[in-house]
Amino acid sequence: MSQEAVIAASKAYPKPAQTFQYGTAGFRMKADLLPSVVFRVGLLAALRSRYKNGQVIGVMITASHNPPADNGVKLIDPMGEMLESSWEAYGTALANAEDDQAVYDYYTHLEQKFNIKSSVTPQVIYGSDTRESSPALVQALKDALDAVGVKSQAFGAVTTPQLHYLVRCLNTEGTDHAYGKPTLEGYYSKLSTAFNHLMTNRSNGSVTVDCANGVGGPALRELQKHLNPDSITIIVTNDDTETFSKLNSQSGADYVKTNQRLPPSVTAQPLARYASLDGDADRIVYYYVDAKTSTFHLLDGDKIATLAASFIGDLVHHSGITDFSIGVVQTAYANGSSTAYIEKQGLPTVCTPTGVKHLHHAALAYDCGVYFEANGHGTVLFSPSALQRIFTHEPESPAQATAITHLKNITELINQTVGDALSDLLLVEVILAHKAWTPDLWDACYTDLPNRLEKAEVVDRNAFKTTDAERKLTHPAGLQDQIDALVGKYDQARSFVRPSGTENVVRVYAEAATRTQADELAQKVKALLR
Ligand code: NG1
Ligand code: ZN
Repeated sequence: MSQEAVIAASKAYPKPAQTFQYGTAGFRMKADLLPSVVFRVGLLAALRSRYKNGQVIGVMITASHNPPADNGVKLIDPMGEMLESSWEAYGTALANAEDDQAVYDYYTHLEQKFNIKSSVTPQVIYGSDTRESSPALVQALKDALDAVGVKSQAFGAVTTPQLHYLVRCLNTEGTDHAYGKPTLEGYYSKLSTAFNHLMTNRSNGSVTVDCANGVGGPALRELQKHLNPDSITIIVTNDDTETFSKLNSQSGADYVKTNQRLPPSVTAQPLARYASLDGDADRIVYYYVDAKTSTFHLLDGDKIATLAASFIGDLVHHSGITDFSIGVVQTAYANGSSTAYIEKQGLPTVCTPTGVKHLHHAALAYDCGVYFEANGHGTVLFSPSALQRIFTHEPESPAQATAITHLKNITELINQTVGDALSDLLLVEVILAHKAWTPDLWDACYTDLPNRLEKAEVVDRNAFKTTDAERKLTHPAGLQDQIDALVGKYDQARSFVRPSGTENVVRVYAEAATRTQADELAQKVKALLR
């Protein structure tokens, strides 16, 4: 790698007059501001790979549920997890370096700081969602990787969780904890094989999936080819990835969760199952309309978490495996009723700050850690010792043998690197089929407290500082007392304010015993911010 090569390549991607920050979901903003950022993220990925002794690092170009004009970029660490947070600051510094020389200087500064050896060949794989801006950003990335001699591999349009899967597979290939075949075919085959086993002699009718007109559409169509058609019919809708303006528009998990209503394109049949993915297919929510009043009912991340935790808990119980800890990790946005329900089942719950990396980390404390954000991003993690026990347990009865077989397949069905809408879709379908539950029966586990999520534009969101897993404000001084005073006026109420990590806004959440109360509380708390 020569100074000239880096500086020459960097020249093609001048930094706009803008300050960048590697946030909860990497860098995310209007796509036209991103070329220099993506180029520099490419350099960071190369360093990260060399720092990790040449292990493969992933770079995903996506802005998830954001509007079509946005895009974003984030790094994936060797085991398929999010970039270690201490490195986010290096990404931020590199993205903000004023000119090409400063980029090179900071790059070499990091090399020296971490004593990164030039003898190691860095390896990076990358992919993108289906946005119009993605190919140009991929090119910026490729130019950076080439400038510093990275051995790279392009995976084209992939879902975010697919890239996480591929990174982990590549870094574990040939070891005794190999995660799977490092190809997209390997991904579809791993999920579908487990699904088809779990659905043997079972049929679950049909589910209609709204793909937000994003990359989840083609991926789901591909996945479906691998599924036993007698077990499930997946009706794929909103899968137009050619009309760029349709991405996440009037569709998708974020639309359904935020508006708490059907996508306009969906005419729902009573008690039929519907699900919506987001733009990069790492989130999923379910919903249905009831038979009596055709009212819309949302089955969000909290409902998926409780469903998964109780199903896995039952399987463990029936398998004869003892002393097996199952915990559910949530954020402050989890509905109060869901937390109460889980605790009533005798399972521990933990609340972490927003952002998958926090949930993921907390879930590692259990043999089986189920984590979901209310918005539908989540997965289930099995610890290495839990996997060892599941795969070596000697059943003492046919019932135990069946439970063990199911558990083994569940661990294969779930994408344990990160929340994965396709894997979660299959997981929910399996559980509903095993329980013979219609969506209303699933929904009946507990009744959500009515809630409202609002956002407020403020002069400086950094003035808002939180504590207690973001459930309380320490700054601006006095604001929390005012919120508490309002909350005290409503039944079963809860409200909190926190700065968004992905948008320049402050979010207001409120829940209470009735819809009117929840709405009123949210409005009154929001009014405090003016
Ligand atoms: P912010 O903008 O920090 O609230 C949002 C979501 C998170 C998470 C991230 C990453 C809500 C309330 N917040 O974070 O749950 O998914 O985006 O995409 O849904
Ligand atoms: Zn997403």
